[in-house]
Amino acid sequence: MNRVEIEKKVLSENEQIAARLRAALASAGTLALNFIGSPGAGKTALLEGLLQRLPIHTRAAVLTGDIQTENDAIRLQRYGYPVRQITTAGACHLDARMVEKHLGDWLDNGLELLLIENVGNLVCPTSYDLGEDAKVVVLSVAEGEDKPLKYPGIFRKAELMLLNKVDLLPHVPFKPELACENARKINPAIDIIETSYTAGIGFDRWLNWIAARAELKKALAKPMAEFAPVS
Ligand SMILES: Nc1nc2c(ncn2[C@@H]2O[C@H](COP(=O)(O)OP(=O)(O)OP(=O)(O)O)[C@@H](O)[C@H]2O)c(=O)[nH]1
Ligand SMILES: [Mg+2]
Repeated sequence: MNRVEIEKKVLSENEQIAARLRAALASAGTLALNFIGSPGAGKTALLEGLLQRLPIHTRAAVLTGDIQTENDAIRLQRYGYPVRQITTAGACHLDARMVEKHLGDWLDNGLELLLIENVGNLVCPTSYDLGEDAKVVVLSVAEGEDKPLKYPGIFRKAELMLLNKVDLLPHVPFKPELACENARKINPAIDIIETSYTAGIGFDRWLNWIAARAELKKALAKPMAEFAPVS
């Protein structure tokens, strides 16, 4: 088997596990979000900020992926929600098998929101479906406005872009409107929220986005149950 054939086989196996995961998430009523961005864009920081602001009694949990170290899990565990680290030992992305393995019994226990932080990388994680409801791309203002054009794959697939570290805008030559224009050139439907973990900006809008997404998932699941044949 040549390299291309091996890659195709791996991806098709991943698709099968992702489909199984998606079905399990749907029957558990769990909204799953897959966060993708360059190393250091602020994925963990934003998840920390989100966990601090989730409405009380939200049943949330986090899977966080890294090539090495448990550092992100240690940061995220401080907020009282279950957190598991996935160390990929070299792989530049999470795959559906890793997610399925680390979910354990979370879905049997009424999990409402599963937050998945992917390995820091704008390219590899894009090809691997994790059964999630939506991909969220995190771009920080330190990275350059052209990134949506240079790495279109993730911007095409993401439903939401978090433009992070906007507190740094006075100090960096970055035009947020140009970054947004570039992202919309690749994906006209992408939602964009400007965020800053350090300044606490954008969390209300992001929480509303998540709540709307969760409602939509429930609404889409309902008709299937309502219109099921009566025996
Ligand atoms: N000024 C500023 N710094 C931030 C913000 N968000 C994150 N940072 C800092 O950026 C650095 C990287 O943040 P992380 O949350 O570790 O980034 P990450 O995307 O999770 O990185 P990897 O997991 O390694 O891919 C840390 O020093 C954060 O404190 C922000 O909104 N503003
Ligand atoms: Mg991180």
